[in-house]
Amino acid sequence: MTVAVICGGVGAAKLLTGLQRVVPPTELVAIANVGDDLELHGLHVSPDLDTITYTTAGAVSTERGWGLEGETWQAMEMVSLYGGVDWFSLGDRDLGTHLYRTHRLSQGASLSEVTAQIVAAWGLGFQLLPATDDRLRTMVTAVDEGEITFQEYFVRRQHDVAVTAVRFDGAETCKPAPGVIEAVEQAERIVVAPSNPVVSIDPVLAVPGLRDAIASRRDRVVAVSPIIGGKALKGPADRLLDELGREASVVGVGQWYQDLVGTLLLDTVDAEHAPAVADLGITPVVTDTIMSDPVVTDELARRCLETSTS
Ligand code: FO1
Repeated sequence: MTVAVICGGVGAAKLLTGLQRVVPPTELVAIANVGDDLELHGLHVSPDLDTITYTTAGAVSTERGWGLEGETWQAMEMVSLYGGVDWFSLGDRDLGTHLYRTHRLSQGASLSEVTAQIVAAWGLGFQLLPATDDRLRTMVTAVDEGEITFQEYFVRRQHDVAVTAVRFDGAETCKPAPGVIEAVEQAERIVVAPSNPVVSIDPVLAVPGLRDAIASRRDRVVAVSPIIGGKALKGPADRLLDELGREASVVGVGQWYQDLVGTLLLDTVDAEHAPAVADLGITPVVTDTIMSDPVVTDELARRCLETSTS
């Protein structure tokens, strides 16, 4: 079965570890957020692409959920010594990825071409596509600071500041990367990963043509709720929904995705909300969604494939 997965970072990467075990890799396409990308020390850093790559390759730091296991930080120590930008930590081995990506981009390669090379080098069999090869940046309006970049909000401010608006700079003019629209049009299942709807999935949907392509196949679209018992497992999804005037619950997630998603997988702790999700015209499926081990992860991946209103 051909599967397209709309991805942010850590939650999507975990679900992909299961999907790549239950779907032939050649039939799996991950379409990833690049709104978190940043230029730092002259390097192009693509956190969600790298989190997906390192996680599905079994090389991610299990403690952090990003970067590489067994990483060292000597280059960052030098940057700190010189008084450079050190609030965003790039590990010594991880730096190699950014050096390679930046060099290839400077030679004229597209982000999707470089990503394909990186993924192949890690021996991964599925396709990882940036949502766009063009510049797209998630911008967050912090209540006390005005508009800042996503990583300034997420890492420098530790997402500990109220947000009044989110904007995707470049969204009007960017184009979907090659293969992205085709992957959505051809997929038998489209899975919206349990990533932050506001700052991880929405930037992907902001790429012109992508939201419509997904919405037109709504019956085949399955989302996994990133909100469990009213809380995000990781990150600020619950607070962002609340700050933007939405309900921080599986029902709020259903409302956010109402035009896009035919089925919503919700955790067993949220079973009581299934009727409210159904009232939105979305089929609720109650299952274990906390991917604490490979057995649960693979079962969740299977549920994503089984579930369809078509
Ligand atoms: N997250 C942090 O909380 N602090 C960091 O210093 C940090 C560095 C970093 C470097 C490379 C990378 O691929 C990811 C990194 N992340 C860091 C995670 C990143 O900010 C988030 O995973 C995403 O952008 C949100 O999906």
